[in-house]
Parts: sequence; structure tokens; C-alpha cells
Amino acid sequence: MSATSPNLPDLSQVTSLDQLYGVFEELSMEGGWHRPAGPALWPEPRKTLLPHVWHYAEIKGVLDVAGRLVDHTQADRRNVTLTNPAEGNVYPTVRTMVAAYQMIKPGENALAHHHTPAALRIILEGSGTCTVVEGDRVEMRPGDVLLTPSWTWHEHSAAADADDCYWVDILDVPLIHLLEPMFFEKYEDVVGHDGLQPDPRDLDASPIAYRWTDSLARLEAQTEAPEHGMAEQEIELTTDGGPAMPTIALHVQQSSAGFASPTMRTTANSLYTVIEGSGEALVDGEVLRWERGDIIAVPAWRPYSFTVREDAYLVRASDEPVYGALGLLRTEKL
Ligand code: GTQ
Ligand code: FE2
Repeated sequence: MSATSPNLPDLSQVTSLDQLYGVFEELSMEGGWHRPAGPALWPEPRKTLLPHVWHYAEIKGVLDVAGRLVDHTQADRRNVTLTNPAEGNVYPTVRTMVAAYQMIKPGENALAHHHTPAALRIILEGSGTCTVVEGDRVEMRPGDVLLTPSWTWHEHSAAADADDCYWVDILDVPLIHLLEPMFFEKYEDVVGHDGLQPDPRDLDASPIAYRWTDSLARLEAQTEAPEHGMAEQEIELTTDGGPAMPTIALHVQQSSAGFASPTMRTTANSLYTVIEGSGEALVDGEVLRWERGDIIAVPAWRPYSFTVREDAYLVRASDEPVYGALGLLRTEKL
């Protein structure tokens, strides 16, 4: 058997570019000057995914319908992911992250699993529901931000007398899709125990929980406005003094009615969740109106600014740590 390609013509007989391109195809190659899909390098980030806002007031009713139609024992999670409306896109919300709304009803358990994608939750409504991360059980209260770092076992369970509980999930699944190291296991298959972590420890304070009351107190104690000027006050939700998780940074921003930010752009991608208040984002010429519970997608390199109508608190989840670590973070004020 020949070690070379059987259909390779005698190269001394190749006299035209068309023949040369045939050889390229035969050898799984392409000429840098002859790229049917266009050049591999371009001057600045392309506008691939779109600026968009999802309205909680609309989606909450849809989740309630899912609550009627989708039995929790048949759905691993009762979540609805937010698909960026760019043509051809089927999953990401922004390039590296997906956002979802999730709902759980009294008495339900969303069974334990773990996965390499990192996740976080921003609680919108309801009391009496807990998340259990690596055996630590933490109640989820409105305004709280809770982390599920990569590969940590986690489940969500609602007490029999809980409210319907609604929250926002943000995960770096699209980044893991790009990088490839996807792993996922169900607790039931690995450990057993009916799929629930046994004997959880009840914790009020935990390194994975940023309580809303603490965030508010920290914001009030702030004296200097953030340098970027995109909000009146800002705090970062950190882990060991660094970003909340290796791939996602979290900031809580506060701005009062009448606030108008400058315009900036950055190579990082952001998802803003509205905890309180209302206003508008102007993202690359598109006006996106937002209010409580809404999620705003600001894709990379789109110029954007905020104006605030009613006193507002936003949580910004961004992939800044990824771009920072790779020396690819560029931020400009316009
Ligand atoms: O709650 O564990 O929205 O694993 C997507 C994947 C939520 C979760 C999502 C998940 C979860
Ligand atoms: Fe999960």
C-alpha cells in the first residue's frame, strides 16, 4: 500500500492553477490566497452575534406553562435557554456564555449532577428553595448570586411549602463547546443515593453565595465611582480576591434615575441581569429597553451605553477573565 495519496496526479503534469487547486483538495490543503470562505484575518472583531434583550415579564408566563406541561421528573432542569437571534445560531447567548431562566415548584428536586462548564445563578423570585453544591445547602433568596464552579456536584430542591422559585442561570457552555473538554455525569449514575447528595450541611454564609444584603451594603460603602463610568457604583463579586470563577467575572452595578453612562466597547462579552429598576441600553445603535428580571446581551466590540429611568441594580456577568488571561482584553471609551 502506498503511503501517499492514491489520487495525487503527477506533479510535473500540473500546469494550471485549477489543477493546483485540485491537488490542494486532494491533500486537504488550501492556498492562503485562494480561500473561498474569505480571508482568515480581518481588521477588527466581526459583528456575529447580536445585541438583544429578553423580557422576564414575557418569559415568566412561558416558564409557568412549562411548569404545567413539563413534569420535573422527566426534565433534568426546567430551564429555558436564551438563543442569540443571529441567523444560523442555535445555542449561545453571547460567544462564550449561555443564559437561561429556570423555575422550580414546591416539593420538586432537580437531581444532582456535575459538568465541566461553570455555572452561576441570579435569583429573581421565591423563597424556600435551596441549591446544594458539594454537600453544602444554601437557600436561594432574591438578589443573591450563587456559584456552581466547574465539576462541582449540584442539585436544587424546593421545600413542600416553598414558593415557585425563578432564577437566571449563566453558564460558560459555549466556551466549553469551542474548547472541547465537555464532561457531564449524573450523581445517580456515579454515586447513587436516588440522585441527591446525602446529609447536606445547612449554611447561611458560604464562599459560593453572594447575598443581596451584602452586595447592597458593599455598594453603599463605596466612595469612588468605577473608572469606566458605566455605572455610579460598582462592586466585584470575587473568589479569593480574583474573578468569581476562572471564566466568568461578576460585577454588581448601581445607578440612580437619570444616570447616563459614556459609550464604551470591549473585546469581552457581557450579560446584564436587571435586579431592580428600569432604563435603556443603546447597543451599536439599537435601543434595548429593560426592567426587572430582564437579560441584556452585549456582544464583543459593540459600542454601548446605559441610561437609567428608575433606580437600578444590574449584575454584569462577563468573560473578561478569559480574554485577560490570553492577553486579548481591549477596552475603549468612545
Ligand atoms: O441548574 O444545573 O440552565 O446544568 C443549564 C444547565 C441549569 C443547572 C441550566 C444546568 C443547569
Ligand atoms: Fe448543572
